[in-house]
Amino acid sequence: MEGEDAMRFFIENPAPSTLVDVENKVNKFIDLQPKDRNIVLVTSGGTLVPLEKNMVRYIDNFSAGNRGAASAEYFCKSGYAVIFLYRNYGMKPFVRHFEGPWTGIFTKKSVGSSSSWEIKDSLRNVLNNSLENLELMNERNQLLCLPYTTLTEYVWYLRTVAECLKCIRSRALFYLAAAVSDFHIPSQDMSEHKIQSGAGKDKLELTMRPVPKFLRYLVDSWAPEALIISFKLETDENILIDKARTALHRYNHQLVIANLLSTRRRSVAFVTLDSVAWLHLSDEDLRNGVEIEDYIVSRCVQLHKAA
Ligand code: 9Z3
Repeated sequence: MEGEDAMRFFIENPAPSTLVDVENKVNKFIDLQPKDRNIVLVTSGGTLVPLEKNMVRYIDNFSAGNRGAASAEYFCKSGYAVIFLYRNYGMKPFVRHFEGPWTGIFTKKSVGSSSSWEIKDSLRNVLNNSLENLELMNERNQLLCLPYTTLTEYVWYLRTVAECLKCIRSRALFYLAAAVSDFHIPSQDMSEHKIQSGAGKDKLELTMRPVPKFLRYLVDSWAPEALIISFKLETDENILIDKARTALHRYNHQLVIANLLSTRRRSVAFVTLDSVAWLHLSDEDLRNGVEIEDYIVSRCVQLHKAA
C-alpha cells in the first residue's frame, strides 16, 4: 500500500499526458522478451523541479548521466533487456561516446586545395562498435529508452514501469542511478507565472517540501519480488557509509552502491546491512579506458543470479 504522502503526491502532481504511451511501450517491450531473459530498469540523470507552473526557472539535480548510460551498455552486454529511464537530452547507451563537443570527434582533412571533415582515426573503431551494438540491440529488442525531464514525470514513469514489470517477478532488477530531488514545490504552492523581481524585493524566499520516499513504495508494493539496487550520493566521506546503511534499514532493499561526487568515476562502495566492500580503479585503469560500471554491473548481475 502507498502511504498518504505518496497518494497526495500523485493527486497534487497529475500524470503527464505521455504516461499512456510510456505504459504501452513498456508492455510491448516486455512482451517481446524471451521467457528466460531478465529485464533491468536503469534510471539515469537528474530530475528537474520547476519553480513556476509556466516554467522559466527550475532547480536541477546534478548528474552527467554517465553512470546510467554506461551501466545500461554493460547490462545489454550481459544479456539483459534494458529499460533506460533517462533525463531527456542526457547520455544514452552506445551513443554516449559521441556526445562531447564535435571538435573532439571530427578532424579536418585537407587534400590539395579541398578539405573535408572526417571522424578522428582514434574514434573510428568506437563508432563502428557503437553502431554495431545499437543495431544488434534493436534486432534483439534489448533496449528501450524512455526520456523524462521533471521529478513528476520520473516518479509516474517509475511507478508505471514497476507495475508493468510485476509480471516477470524476480526476473526484474531495478538499478536506480538517477539523482532524484529530495525537495520540490507542490503544484498548489507554485506560482502560476514567472516569479517577479522588482522594487522593494531584496530576496526570494521559496518553501520546498520533502518528496515522499518512493523507494519505500517501490520495495513494498510496486516491485515486491524484484531485486532493488539504489545509489547513494554524498559529498562528505564521513557520512557516506552511514547514510547508505540508513537507507537499507529504512527501505529494506538488497544493496546500496555508495559514491562520493568527486571520486564517483573511480571508487564506489557496495553496502549491505552487514558488509561494505570498496571497489577502486587505479590511475592506470582510468588511463586505459577501464570503466567502473563494467565491474559494478557484473557484481549486480551475480547478485541477481544468486537471489
Ligand atoms: C548516483 O549516486 C550516481 O552514481 C551519480 C552518477 C549521479 C553520482 P553521473 O551521472 O553520476 O555519472 O555524473 N546516483 C544516485 C543519486 C541520488 O540522488 N541518490 C539519492 C540519495 O543519495 C537516493 S535515490 O539520497
